[in-house]
Amino acid sequence: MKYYKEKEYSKRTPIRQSKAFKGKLVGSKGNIPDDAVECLALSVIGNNVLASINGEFPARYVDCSVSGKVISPNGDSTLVAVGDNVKVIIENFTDSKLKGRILSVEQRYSKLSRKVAGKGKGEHVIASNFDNLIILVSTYQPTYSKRFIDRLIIASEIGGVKPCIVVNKIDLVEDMEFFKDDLQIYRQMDIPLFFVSANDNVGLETLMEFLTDKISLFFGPSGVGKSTIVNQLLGESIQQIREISERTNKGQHTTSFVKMLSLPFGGKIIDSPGVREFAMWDVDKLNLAMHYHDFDEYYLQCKYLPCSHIHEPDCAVIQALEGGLISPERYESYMNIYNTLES
Ligand SMILES: Nc1nc2c(ncn2[C@@H]2O[C@H](COP(=O)(O)OP(=O)(O)OP(=O)(O)O)[C@@H](O)[C@H]2O)c(=O)[nH]1
Ligand SMILES: [Mg+2]
Ligand SMILES: [Zn+2]
Repeated sequence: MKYYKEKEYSKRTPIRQSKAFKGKLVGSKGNIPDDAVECLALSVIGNNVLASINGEFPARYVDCSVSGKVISPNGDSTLVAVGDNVKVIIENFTDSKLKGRILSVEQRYSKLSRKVAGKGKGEHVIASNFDNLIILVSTYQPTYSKRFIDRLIIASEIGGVKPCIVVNKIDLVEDMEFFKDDLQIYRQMDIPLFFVSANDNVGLETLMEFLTDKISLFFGPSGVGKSTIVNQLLGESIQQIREISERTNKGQHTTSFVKMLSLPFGGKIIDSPGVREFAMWDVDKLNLAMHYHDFDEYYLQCKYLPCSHIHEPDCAVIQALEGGLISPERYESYMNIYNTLES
């Protein structure tokens, strides 16, 4: 189905391009012309957004610029993130290639956000409007850190997405018992846990079932195998977006930007660049405990409120820990993260 007539667009005068991306050019109100097209942002590289037109099959892609004024209800947050629903005015097109400009961004229903690097408290949205956060780690090369996993579980709660842990490279391990025991705590928290080997094609079918008809973001440290798994799941399907967006990235294996791809068995998958650390957005020393639901029953009974649950006398959380009602591992996780927070 076409959303516009060719003639209307050839008459349109080109709109002046501006290099600015953020700040004063963002408004919360404004008129959107009727001929704007609803699209989904598939990759964002600087001011360039590759989007697909909603409701079209086979998909048609639009190379969009972000310039001029953009209407967004998302405040100071990332202006356009992968997964955003955007309204685009098509400015120039041939059958195979559309070019457009983003006029507005819709409110996000879910997201994964991190704190922007540096001292500010700003929000960097890695991707939006997805269902599952796949926290991808590996047994070795690199080994995983549970504190990293814990941070992402908290971030998934803040962003309104479902966390799931995938441990890759099990082919490098002879005895899986250690890993199963070590990660048992997450099973107790009802977080789906998968052990896979992308190299040996083990466990991917079960993972596939889990991902079917959902939108899932693969996120984790560099080198854990995110792209390898994403590619295996995509199978023989045409990876047009990869071709378009990786033109400038030949010969490099490491992923350099976030991109959304369609799964051949239904659903979508978002590949993302590896991260070294993850600074949580919207979490501080005062509200961290609220994300530890095993503390829920206790933390309002502490004698001193607010209570850090670390050194105060008559702390109900510490009493619950001593009474065996809170797992020492969860408490240690809390303390570790608490000590890394600045305020
Ligand atoms: N042994 C083993 N190696 C794997 C497996 N999966 C991926 N690898 C290897 O791990 C390396 C990194 O894989 P990538 O898929 O590029 O990792 P990534 O997580 O996408 O990395 P970034 O894009 O840098 O974040 C490659 O050399 C892969 O061949 C696996 O199941 N077992
Ligand atoms: Mg990658
Ligand atoms: Zn306390």
